[in-house]
Amino acid sequence: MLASATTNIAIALGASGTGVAILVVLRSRSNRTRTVASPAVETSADDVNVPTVVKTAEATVTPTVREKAGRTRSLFASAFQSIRGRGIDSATWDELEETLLLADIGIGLATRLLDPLRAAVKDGSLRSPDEVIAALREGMTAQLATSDRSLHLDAVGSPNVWLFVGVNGVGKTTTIGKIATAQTAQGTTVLMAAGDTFRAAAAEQLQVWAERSGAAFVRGAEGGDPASVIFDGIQSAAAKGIELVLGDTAGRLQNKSNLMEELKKVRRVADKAEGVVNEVLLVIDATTGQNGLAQAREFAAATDVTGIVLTKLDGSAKGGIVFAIETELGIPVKLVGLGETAVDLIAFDPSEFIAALFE
Ligand SMILES: Nc1nc2c(ncn2[C@@H]2O[C@H](COP(=O)(O)OP(=O)(O)OP(=O)(O)O)[C@@H](O)[C@H]2O)c(=O)[nH]1
Ligand SMILES: [Mg+2]
Repeated sequence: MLASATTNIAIALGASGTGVAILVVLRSRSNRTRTVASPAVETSADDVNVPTVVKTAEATVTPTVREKAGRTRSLFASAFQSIRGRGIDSATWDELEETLLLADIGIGLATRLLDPLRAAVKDGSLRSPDEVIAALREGMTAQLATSDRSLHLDAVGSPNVWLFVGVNGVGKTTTIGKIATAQTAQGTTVLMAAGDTFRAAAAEQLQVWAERSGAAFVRGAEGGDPASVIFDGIQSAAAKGIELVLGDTAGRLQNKSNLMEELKKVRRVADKAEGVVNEVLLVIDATTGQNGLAQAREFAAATDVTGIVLTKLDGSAKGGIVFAIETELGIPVKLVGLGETAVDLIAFDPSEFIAALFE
């Protein structure tokens, strides 16, 4: 069941698209001024009037890394083309190193990948550009060989809890929406807990996704304690027999120690509720490249991160951060975001990713 969880996301998301849809969420004036009971209440979207969130056109087909990671792909393609055209010379190594660095693989790993190739060319065991490129592909594949990328949904009789953490604007809330869409389409019952109490709009954004995906929804008062919202969400899910709780949290910089303490508390309190926290997913924006490593270190220290969701690979030439995160920190990349709509989330498949870079 576990091993299939990630794979099924793409399939379910692919099946869930229903054409172009403009979704406007409306809320009543009375609702705007209503004080939401603390620590948490469940809400519904039946009071309507004032538009607060507009969702854009909905895609219908699950994309592939190959189609969407064009910027990282073309970085590699142009280096390989020029090396093939010129043959192996001293510039080959500069060119390959520059490509790996531009893709944000990081200097340490770039050196570890290229040094053996350079030596192999010197001693004659690699001769042609194609052989060098194939050897690089092998070396990069080996870096992604060992991680377990399954998403754990194995708690029975109490809710599975997946928490989402990360810096501001990386795509936490959107990822929750995408996962909920996929999971509900597979028949999993889902509850979203709006642990981002920092802004009222954050809970409303999550609520839109809850309504679209058919997930239950629990929120708290603006400025309230995020840990208690997550706790109440898990308790509510346990009471109703809901299988999966997706806990949103406010974005925070990894070097803000008070906010990281708050996140530790969210994790501690979630552990005390009647569920099993079996995923803490750190969402990283692929366009930030190597800074993602610093984020991963601090969030992992605070919350025992179980996996990475790498978002916005569709707009980034820095897809090499996948290699840096896995080799430097040993945290598996589990999901990849390729756009803004519900279908734009796929299980990370290393061989598909590498094929996209090399073919
Ligand atoms: N292109 C692209 N955009 C994405 C992806 N994932 C999220 N986004 C967009 O990134 C923006 C921020 O997404 P959110 O889900 O609000 O990010 P967040 O981490 O919840 O942000 P905070 O709650 O403010 O910390 C939105 O405009 C999303 O549509 C992705 O994979 N690709
Ligand atoms: Mg958010």
